[in-house]
Amino acid sequence: MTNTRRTLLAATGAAVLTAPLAGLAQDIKPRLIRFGYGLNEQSNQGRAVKFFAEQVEKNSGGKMKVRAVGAAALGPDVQMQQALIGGAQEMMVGSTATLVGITKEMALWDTPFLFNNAKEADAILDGPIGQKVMDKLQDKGLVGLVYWENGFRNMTNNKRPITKMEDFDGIKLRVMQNNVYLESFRKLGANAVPLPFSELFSALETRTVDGQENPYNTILSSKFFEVQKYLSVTNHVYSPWIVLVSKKWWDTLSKDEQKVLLDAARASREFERRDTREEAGRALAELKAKGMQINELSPAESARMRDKLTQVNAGIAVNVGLDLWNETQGALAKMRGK
Ligand code: TK8
Repeated sequence: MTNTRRTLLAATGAAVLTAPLAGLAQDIKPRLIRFGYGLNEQSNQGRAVKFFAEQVEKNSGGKMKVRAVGAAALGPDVQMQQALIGGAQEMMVGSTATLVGITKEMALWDTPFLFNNAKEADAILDGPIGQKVMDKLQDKGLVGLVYWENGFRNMTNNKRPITKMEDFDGIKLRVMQNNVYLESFRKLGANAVPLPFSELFSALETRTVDGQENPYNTILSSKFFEVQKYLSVTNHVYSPWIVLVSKKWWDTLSKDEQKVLLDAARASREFERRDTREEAGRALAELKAKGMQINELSPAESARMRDKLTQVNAGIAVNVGLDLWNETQGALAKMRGK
């Protein structure tokens, strides 16, 4: 008998003797969900995890509890994915880009300039195509619940403003642990090196790398403005986050418990996207105020970069499967009224 149990028995006295023991044990020991994420508590990711945790506790009447652990304290994305697969950790949120080694179809979301705006991203990710890609995880020991917005990615570095493709020459650029990113930035002329996000700040600070690419929100919340001078607006890819559950653990839950998680995840998706977009809308002005030098690319240089980057598309199409690729392009064309 545990100490809490003994104290409780003593405190409640005779009344407890009439309570069914199984029910009592459940009341005392809620399902504990270790939920890991990579960014700080004070980030769009941290705020949304907190929102999710509150929903889960509320909707389960306190029978399910989320212990949120940020700043990669449970390990970077790739390590947490393995902990989920093995059943040592229940949940996480992270980039789909780091999942490609597990489920190759996730590379669809790495396609440069796939989405023109957030509306297109929401429609595809929340629709049948997004679900199909997410369902591929199940065979690999993971259950995907929803996609959150990480956002359109932009370049920062310490060498020079990126105004044209040639400016990438000789820039040592951190990319996510993902071949599409590696290949894309090598094509542009950068010296691309894969690194987990948790090592990025210090790599920038010590000048192990010159630059990185992430949405405005992350450049702000991870304080990259302290160690990066130039921000170049490239919007080269829309990158989602995905909320994941250990399949091993998921299978031990009742249907009701699974529903609590799914409902909370769907509510968190709405919360997270609204919050992220609101923050992104003012982040650029804040980064400027923090001293970053911000530049945009001319339409002609943007187009050149786009042409170069979309050379990786053929390879992505083969990797994710031509059916999935064509279905996605078809759905986008339809949405764009073509
Ligand atoms: C956080 C990462 C991050 C991603 C990256 O764990 O690695 O650059 O954008 O959000 O998933």
